[in-house]
Amino acid sequence: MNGLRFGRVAVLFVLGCCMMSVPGLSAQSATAAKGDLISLNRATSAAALPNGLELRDGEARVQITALREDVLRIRVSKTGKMPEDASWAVLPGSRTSSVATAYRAEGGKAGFSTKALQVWVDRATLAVTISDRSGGVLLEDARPVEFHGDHFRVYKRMPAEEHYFGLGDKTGPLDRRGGAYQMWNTDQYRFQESSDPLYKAIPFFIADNAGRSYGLFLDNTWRTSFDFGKEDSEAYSFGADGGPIDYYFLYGPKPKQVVEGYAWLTGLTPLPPEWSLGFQQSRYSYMTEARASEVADRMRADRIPCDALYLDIDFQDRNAPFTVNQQAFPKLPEFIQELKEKHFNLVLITDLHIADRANQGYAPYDSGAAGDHFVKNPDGSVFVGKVWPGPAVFPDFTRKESRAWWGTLYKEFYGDGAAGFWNDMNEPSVFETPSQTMPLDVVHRIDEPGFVSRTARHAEIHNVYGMENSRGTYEGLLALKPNQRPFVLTRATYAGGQRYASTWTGDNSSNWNHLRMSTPMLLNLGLSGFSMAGDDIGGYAGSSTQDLLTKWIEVGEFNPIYRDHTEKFTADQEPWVGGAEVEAVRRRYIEDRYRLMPYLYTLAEENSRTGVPMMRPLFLEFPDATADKHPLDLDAANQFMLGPDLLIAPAPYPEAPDSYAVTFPPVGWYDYWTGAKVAGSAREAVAVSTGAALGVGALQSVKITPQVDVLPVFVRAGSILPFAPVVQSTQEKPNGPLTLKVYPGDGCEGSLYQDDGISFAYKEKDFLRVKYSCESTSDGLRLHIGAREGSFQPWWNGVEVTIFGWSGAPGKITYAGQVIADSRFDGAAHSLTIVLPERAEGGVLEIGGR
Ligand code: MIG
Repeated sequence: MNGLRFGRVAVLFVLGCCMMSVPGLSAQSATAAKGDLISLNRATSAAALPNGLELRDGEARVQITALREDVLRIRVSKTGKMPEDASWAVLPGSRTSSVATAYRAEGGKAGFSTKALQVWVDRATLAVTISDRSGGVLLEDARPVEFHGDHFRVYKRMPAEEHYFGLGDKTGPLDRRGGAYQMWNTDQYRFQESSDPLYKAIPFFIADNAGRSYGLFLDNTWRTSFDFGKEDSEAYSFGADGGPIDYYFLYGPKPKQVVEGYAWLTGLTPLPPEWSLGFQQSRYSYMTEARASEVADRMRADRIPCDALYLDIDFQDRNAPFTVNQQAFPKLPEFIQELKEKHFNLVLITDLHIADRANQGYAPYDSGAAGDHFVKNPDGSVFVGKVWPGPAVFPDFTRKESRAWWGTLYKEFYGDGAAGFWNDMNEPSVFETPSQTMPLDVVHRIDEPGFVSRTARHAEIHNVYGMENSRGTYEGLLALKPNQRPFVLTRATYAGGQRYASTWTGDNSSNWNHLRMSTPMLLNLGLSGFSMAGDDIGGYAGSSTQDLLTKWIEVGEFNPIYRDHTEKFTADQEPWVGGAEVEAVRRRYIEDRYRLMPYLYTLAEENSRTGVPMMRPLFLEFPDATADKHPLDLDAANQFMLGPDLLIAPAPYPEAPDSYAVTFPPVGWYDYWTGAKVAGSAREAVAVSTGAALGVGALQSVKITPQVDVLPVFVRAGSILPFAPVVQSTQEKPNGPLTLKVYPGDGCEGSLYQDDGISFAYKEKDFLRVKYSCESTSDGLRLHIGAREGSFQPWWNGVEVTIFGWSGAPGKITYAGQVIADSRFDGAAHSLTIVLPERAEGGVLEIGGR
């Protein structure tokens, strides 16, 4: 690796000197022998396009076009022949959208502008600069684009104050600056903090420089790599082993706008079934129906709320997907029904590797072979690789027809009532090969609307294979039950895979460091399009200690997917393991998850509309929190937001007994558990890069001494959060009022979204949405409860309002003009509670006389 890198730099030096002085040489080098270095470093022509511009360097072509005022696409072709304009990630409507641009040529420069951006290309060097309309540079080439055979590399200047986020769930710090990463979907069992590559390839990142953000998405499915200053401290770079230079620039300036722009480009997560936000219990494997029943029954007996149970590979007959081990699970359909009656959803693993069992009555093989649905060797024979079932064959998921066939395999399980499916091993993982996957020359077929039909080597398809597997599952389930929201959990995926599946971070380990790592992993996944994500609660490899499991269940309460899972041969890891005392703590957090469900589900709905993830780094909500506008997260290790209002502050080193400081974004905060106002002490802000003191700003912090049974959580002043009574499963109707907790402060607001949780009836207006706001009055508080939108009938008929930060008994209280006689003032908690009748038209609650 290193040898290659030095070699390349040396060649660049030599060519660089000569290309400067000999016009047109770059054109010659474009036709040079494969393997020679070519660098594009002058424009031999420039021309306006209706939506951008095109430049040539001899034969080579550079196209910069505007899809929106704030979204640009840059394509570069060494030969002048643009690669096929098709994408697995980018939505066709977005890829083909365009805005008119104003072309300009001035001095030695050619460029264009949109309403938000200016693009200039220096004709003497071909360096591209993108700035905002006031000339603030956002992105600038640091060196000419380089080609080396089929490889390419693009270099951008890396300003000292710029920080990078995204690239999916790669490990390491939240900020990618200083790191280098490969995108090559890999079954990375027991990955560690520096393991790379991992299971997913999401070649998208967000750059944030002093509060101005942009996103960059490299739409290339080959093995790609990103280097944020490891090779060169003043440049970051990205490149690939093959495929096109085709990348998108998404302007903010706020990071939330970048996230929304990326969702516009690559798609939204469909609204998930509500049960998938409940607590989920899994292990590799619940070996028999009796054991799985026992776990389900114990959940109910111990009053541990739980929505889903998983069956891992051992439920199958000799590990063959879509079969059942009849000894272990003699009556799976009946068992699924029994679980349903107990309000559990069963999720079944269905790996993609079809057992290579011709003429043995194994329908998935026989029907797949009959339809010619498997990927092939270069000689035309079907590729066979060894995985869990032994020799196996692999569906050709880049064919629409093969995906449709794959989807039909779910007919029986889905018909029997299995609620969701788990697509594991889809990197794809192949045993007993040096690469752990298929050989690079295995032949896939692309037979797909929007693409030219052709074959493609595995090297090109590898990174999208898992995503197309999950797509086949998602679309298959939808075809089988058009009015039920599919639930698919995938391990491998590519950019845009959020359209089809939820995900988890793969085979983590049962230790404190992995609990700590899970937060930046999930935050970066969320910034990369995947909001519906979790990690194996309690850790996968190894056995968890009781304290570790407890703390993991606490943190997991605030993650989108909340699934306890562990490996074969490890200790039991269900919430009761370790005895009544630890179980009580874990139950408290799982119960609270269910109380919080209206807020969580409202966030899931927001994500499905906007792309803003449920779990958020602090800078997404508070981009201007620090004096020099560096992302606040850099001083607040492992703190995260759930939605706009909850701040979760686990200890950065959870195993250490040392006290730690929680850093607050500069608004007021309340303690989530007690409702008490947080009285922080002023915090000296420090610049991350230089360590320079920025003075005592509005930042506040509190010192916390870690305790096993407490997870510090805070609520933003100025928020209104909806809560429900505890249920044992989201399929139970909550019994009691809706609770609104009001935390007065600036810009006080909140909202609630509800629907039936499972069907698509919400698309026909069968949902409920309410908006809330509050303001202080001269002697009290006014709460606006908006009129209900949508036709969905709520499960509550009363609303219990609790206002925090309240002192003294209230005076007159009215709701929609009616006097409310009863209220409950709690002096110790500084809270006032009032029960209101439910009114579809909403109303104003006036509380006076404080
Ligand atoms: O080679 O299905 O990451 O969650 O329990 C191991 C068995 C295969 C890997 C998954 C893990 C799952 C396990 N699988």
